[in-house]
Amino acid sequence: MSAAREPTVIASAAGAVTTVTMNRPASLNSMTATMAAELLAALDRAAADRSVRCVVLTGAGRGFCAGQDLAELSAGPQPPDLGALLAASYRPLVARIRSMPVPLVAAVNGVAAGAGASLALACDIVVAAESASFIQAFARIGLIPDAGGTWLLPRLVGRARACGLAMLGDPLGAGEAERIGLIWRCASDDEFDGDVAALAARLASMPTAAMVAIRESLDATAALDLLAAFDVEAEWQSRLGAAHDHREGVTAFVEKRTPRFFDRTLGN
Ligand code: T3D
Repeated sequence: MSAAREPTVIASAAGAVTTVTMNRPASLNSMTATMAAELLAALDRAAADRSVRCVVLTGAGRGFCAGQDLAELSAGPQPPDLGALLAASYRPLVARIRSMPVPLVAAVNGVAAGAGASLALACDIVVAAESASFIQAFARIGLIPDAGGTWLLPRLVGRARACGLAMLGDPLGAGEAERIGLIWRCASDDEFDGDVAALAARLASMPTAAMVAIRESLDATAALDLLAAFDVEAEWQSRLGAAHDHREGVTAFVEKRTPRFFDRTLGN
């Protein structure tokens, strides 16, 4: 009888927060086909569970995710079609991340390299431990940033820094990543877990549908001019303005009390 395989992804719940942990610590949580499938399934489950109001994505051990598992990539008799791998593995993952019905925090506990960095940067809010780093490792193996990296990097830090990071592939420490706007916040190693838990609990108490609308409207207006952005804003504000959470927020302000938000999607 064969021994049970260790799950490559572990999900745990604390109140309304689900933490999804990539779990291949011996290889710094590098991404195999199995881990990509288990990660997608875990995110799908969190998305479908209406008691979940915030998801935290993190890594087990000393790494967040070292990108594509290069051992698996080189194991076959023929070199794999990397474009096909990207479409089959990373595209559904990043699409899932960007369409979660709740805010998603990347808790970057250690190195985030290659596609691992792209996964973190696709999340809504990225918090990294001071000892963590981001490495655009692709060029070191003759590739371009992928898993959304070509789109995300210049939008986060501008073209000059995107080019420098991608072409040189040097590790960027979490403090510097915060300074240049690649991530939201660098937390001291001692405070990292507590800061992530407090942030996730805070996001879980916020008006969830508005959190998701913020993500979607920022993405939708990215390629528009200023006045065209008004149309996107108007559409969202009409929907959000008719929802419980907006009325509750205004009433709580007038009554000088803490609001109790419960919309997760609009129309409920
Ligand atoms: O579809 C497509 O388009 C293809 C996909 C491409 C997307 C990509 O992600 S390309 C980029 C792939 N990732 C990398 O090139 C990073 C490779 N890793 C490293 O450069 C280093 O490991 C790190 C800088 C991330 C960390 O260095 P360090 O010194 O802290 O740790 P280490 O000793 O190098 O790694 C620890 C173990 O993890 C080690 O195993 P061992 O020797 O203890 O048995 C190492 O081999 C393993 N590991 C780290 N990264 C990977 C990995 N194993 C497989 N694949 C990895 N990516």
